[in-house]
Parts: sequence; structure tokens; C-alpha cells
Amino acid sequence: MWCPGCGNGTVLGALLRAFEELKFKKEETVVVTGIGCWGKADDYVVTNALHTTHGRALAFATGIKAFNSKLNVVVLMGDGDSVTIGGNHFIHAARRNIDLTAIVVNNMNYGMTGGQVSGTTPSDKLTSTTVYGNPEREIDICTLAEVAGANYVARGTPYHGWELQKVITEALTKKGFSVVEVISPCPTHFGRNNKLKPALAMFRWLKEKAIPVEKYNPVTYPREEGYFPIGRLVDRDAPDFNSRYEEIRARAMRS
Ligand SMILES: Cc1ncc(C[n+]2csc(CCOP(=O)(O)OP(=O)(O)O)c2C)c(N)n1
Ligand code: SF4
Repeated sequence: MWCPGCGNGTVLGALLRAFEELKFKKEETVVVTGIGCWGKADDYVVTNALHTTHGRALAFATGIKAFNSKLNVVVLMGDGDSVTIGGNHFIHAARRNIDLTAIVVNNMNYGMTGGQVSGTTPSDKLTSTTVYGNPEREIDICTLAEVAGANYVARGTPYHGWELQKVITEALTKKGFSVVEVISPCPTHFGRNNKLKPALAMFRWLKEKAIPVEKYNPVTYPREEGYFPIGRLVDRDAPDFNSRYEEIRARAMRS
């Protein structure tokens, strides 16, 4: 159902190859989605799937994981779902460090509903509801995930497909809350509104602006000029929600 040149198909391909590589069984895996173009991805998977409400996918996923910690729970959200309407759930999923993997496709606007401004739209970019300019500043999804407490944070793009699969695989195997942000083209709205209409133009833009984290420094590659690091940004081992819960439960049973 996605437009020609949309990044979603490549992200889904990377996710499915990661499932295959890790030999995830479909009955042990749950894909939870919100509402939006990326949120439609669950139509293409054969695992358990739960299509939830806009901005609330992480709340449903938290319930699933808290109830059955053995399941692999993967949450697919757009930038609207995850950090705009759903910002509060995102902060608290990271704070709890619950063992979920969030794959956030950040196309920098609300794709499904016509390209409206979102919490991640860069302030120098245009959208269908900010045609003369965006008075707001954008949220950096990876920084938010890091300061809120996620164990693993990475960024990728559909232009860098193999690297994307690698960080998704790492995120899926990481205990605790893991986030992969994918900066992705929406040629139909974001591209058209920002003179990046042919899908190829957006892929060229990603090729130029996405810098492997090993090479990235903000002096050579200023954020104000649109550069951003890709790859594994945070990797730590704070105890996850379910482990802490089990520990407390055992203590309570002994008392
Ligand atoms: C509570 C609620 N508010 C608004 C909407 C309308 N709505 C549907 S999808 C969407 C935006 C989707 O944007 P994003 O999450 O970035 O995903 P994308 O479509 O870009 O993949 C909105 C506002 C809704 N379905 N539910
Ligand atoms: S509207 Fe944008 S995000 Fe949605 S399918 Fe089309 S290109 Fe992709």
C-alpha cells in the first residue's frame, strides 16, 4: 500500500531479514503497530500482530511484555506515533527500560494524513500545515531515547540497507528498551513540499547527510546543515523492567 519511492518497504525488508537471521519463531514474536503509513506494516507479517491506536502502540506492547516476558515484542511506529502524540509513552517505555524493540520510521511528517507537521519536522523544512515555515524546533528521537533511559539506541536510513539490518538485529537481541530510528523518505508529501520530489532526490539527500558515527563530528558535519550520525549510538546494560519486577516479586514472596 506504500507509494513508489517510500522508504517503508526497505525498512520492512531489513526487519524481516533480521527475524530470519535470528530465527525468531512467528508464534514467539509479536509485531505491534500504531496508526500511519508505517503502522500498516503489520499487514505484511506472518507473526502475531496487533494494530493499535495512534500514539498508543508502546502502551499495548508494554502490557504484552509485562504479561509474558518470553515473547519477542517489536513495535513499529512513525514519528507521529512515537514522539508526537505518543511522546509520553515513549519516555516512559525508555524510563522503565522494558525489553521491547521500537523501530521508528521518521519521515519528518504525518505521511498517512497528508504531510502535516510533526514533532520531528526540522525547523527549516516545510509541510502541508507549515507552508511558509515551521515555528517549532524538532525533537531528536535518539537523544530523547538516550536521556529517558533506553539501553540501546541506533539510527539508520533505507539508503544504507545492510547497515540498517545490522542495527535492527542488535536491537532485537538487546535486553531492555531498544530503539532504531530510521530517517526515511516520504516523497509524496515531505519530498514534494521540500523540492525533493523524485524519490531518488531523497535517497541522494540521505546518502549525503547520513554520516557513519565512527566518522561523525559536529564541527565537520554541523547538525544545522542537516548532517546526522548513523549506526549504534548507545549500548548499555541497565537492568530491564521484567528482571527488576521478578526480583521484587521474589523478595515479596520470601517476606
Ligand atoms: C488519536 C488519533 N489522532 C489522530 C489520528 C489521525 N492520524 C492517523 S495517522 C496520523 C499521522 C501518522 O503519522 P506518523 O505517525 O508519523 O506515521 P506515517 O504515516 O508518517 O508513517 C494521524 C494524525 C488518529 N488516527 N488517531
Ligand atoms: S504518504 Fe509518504 S510515508 Fe505514506 S506511503 Fe506515501 S511516501 Fe510513504
